[in-house]
Amino acid sequence: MTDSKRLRIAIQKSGRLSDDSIALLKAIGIKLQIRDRLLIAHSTNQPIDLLRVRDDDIPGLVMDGIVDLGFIGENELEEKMLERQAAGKANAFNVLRRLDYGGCRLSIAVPSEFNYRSPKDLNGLKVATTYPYLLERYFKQSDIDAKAVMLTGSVEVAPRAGVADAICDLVSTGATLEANGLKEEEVIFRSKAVLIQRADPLEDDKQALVNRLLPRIDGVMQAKE
Ligand code: PRT
Ligand code: ZN
Repeated sequence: MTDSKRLRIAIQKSGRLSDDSIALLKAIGIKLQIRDRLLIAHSTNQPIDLLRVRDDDIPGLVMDGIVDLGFIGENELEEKMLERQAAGKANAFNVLRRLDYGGCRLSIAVPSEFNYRSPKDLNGLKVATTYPYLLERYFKQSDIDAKAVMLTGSVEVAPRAGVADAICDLVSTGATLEANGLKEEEVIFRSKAVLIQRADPLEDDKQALVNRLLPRIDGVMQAKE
């Protein structure tokens, strides 16, 4: 079981941020015994417990104060912050460090045959995305009258399936867009993994532990530069 005196850190259970987040924790001297199926992993040399969950759950766990820290992509963090803000839920957190992994961009892409010149060409169109709040914010800021269509997966096939005219999805190499006959036109958000802390103050012992860990994270990142 978890013990409230131990620092609770949420990390993605399995996905693109998992290995790098665990590697960083190990590099700063935290010994971990991770059993694949288990939700909780205890450190064997520090008063730290890891909560291994879907990345979608991490912003809420931190903003609700259920965990003390979380490793999360800024894309997911900002989307959930906007969603919770709209719903009137707690949405405060502190970013402790921007990390050197998980880099990607949230971009609008259109079918390759689309004669795209400017964001105005999106007026009146449907854009499929998993990030409706970030996309709607972009539409608003850019004065575009388009519709965000929420899809939790297979966003890149939406235009071919006739579900949307364009998409707004995460891109890293661009290979997925190309394989689906799409071309990237507008970058609306640039993201990396971040380490965040809950907004309400931590107990003194926990904060002291966090304060000891942060310089080690800086050291590991500097060593990689
Ligand atoms: O199961 P769970 O909900 O935890 O995982 P998930 O499937 O929601 O997330 P996951 O593991 O795919 O991604 C976690 C985080 O990694 C994202 O929120 C981003 O912060 C970061 N990240 C970095 C990426 C990518 N790069 C990325 N390329 N997340 C997703 N992609 C996908 C993208 O959606 C598209 O399908 O990769 C494809 C595009 O890649 P390229 O290289 O073909 O352009
Ligand atoms: Zn997810």
